[in-house]
Amino acid sequence: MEYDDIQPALKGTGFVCRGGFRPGPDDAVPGISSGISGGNNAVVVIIGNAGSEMWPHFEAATTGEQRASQPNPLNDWTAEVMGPVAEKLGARVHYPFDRPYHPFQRWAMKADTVWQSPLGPLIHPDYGLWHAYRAALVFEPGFDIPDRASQKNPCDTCADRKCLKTCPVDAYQGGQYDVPVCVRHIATSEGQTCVDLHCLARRACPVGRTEVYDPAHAQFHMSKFLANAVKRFRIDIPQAAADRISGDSVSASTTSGGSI
Ligand code: B12
Ligand code: SF4
Ligand code: SF4
Repeated sequence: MEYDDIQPALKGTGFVCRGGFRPGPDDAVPGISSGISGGNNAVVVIIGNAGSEMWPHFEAATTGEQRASQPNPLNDWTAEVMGPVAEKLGARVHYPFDRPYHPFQRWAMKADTVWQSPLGPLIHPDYGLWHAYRAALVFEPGFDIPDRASQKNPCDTCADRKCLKTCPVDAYQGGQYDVPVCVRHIATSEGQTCVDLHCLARRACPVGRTEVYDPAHAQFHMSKFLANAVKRFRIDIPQAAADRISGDSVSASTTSGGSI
């Protein structure tokens, strides 16, 4: 088993291999207690999506009705396709939507060429803010991990910081993302553009412009995020907006990383 065997096994999913790392005892990888210094040579490989390459595969595997009415269809599909991939490769699999949450962003920063952006999501020099994590494969024993190209954090040289100046309701203030302020806005017709085309603050970032999610993909994430966040954070929104999203059978306990 080698690192290069993994990407071919993801054929038909649109997912990409996002690098790997050797977990230590502080990385909270389930089943890894001793860490590399304890003689454990496990490797964790992060799987994700970059741009909208995943979207046509997910669309083909589900109906519009399923995508609209099920609480987390992307989680379900991810588990459906990644379970067999993990089995074939002889790996254990963990998901960003598992509870309790695994520290996926921390893992990604060890595996991938990414940094925390001022908005929260990790930024990649090529994909910008248009990527996410879908699974982590744990291999024991591990294998050699290819070196990563040395690249610079694009936020370090971004003088304009448009991402922090574009939100129409200033949901990003003082280094914090104010979820209720954002959600109250995107639940109204004034905030519909954020739902239809994705968060305007993210869209303002000049990095990875070719990877901006396609409209159907963007709309899927943002409408699920809206429906989930309203329930999870118990946010009061206008009755008309509540009626519009009440078709989503989402419970307060099902907000997850897979549909975002
Ligand atoms: C809970 C959660 C949320 C909650 C956040 C609640 C809160 N403030 O804690 C809510 C529902 C608000 C949320 C929103 C979004 N999220 Co979110 N979320 C998660 C989830 C499922 C768990 C986070 C967690 O607690 N992890 C456990 C801790 C221990 O992990 P950690 O890596 O050590 O912690 C890091 C993060 O917590 C991060 N962090 C701290 N504050 C914030 C705030 C935000 C907004 C983010 C994104 C990160 C972040 O800093 C820590 C160190 O790096 C993760 C998946 C996962 N398992 O990590 C996705 C995840 C972080 N979310 C993600 C995304 C994309 C979003 C959205 C942009 C969704 C969207 N609309 O597309 C939005 C942000 C909306 C916006 N306008 O920008 C992606 C980020 C991908 C990336 N490029 O980095 C993740 C990794 C899911 C995935 N499938 O890839 N999210
Ligand atoms: S706009 Fe600039 S600071 Fe903001 S995420 Fe993009 S590169 Fe980083
Ligand atoms: S989705 Fe819209 S309202 Fe929410 S943070 Fe982004 S720009 Fe602001």
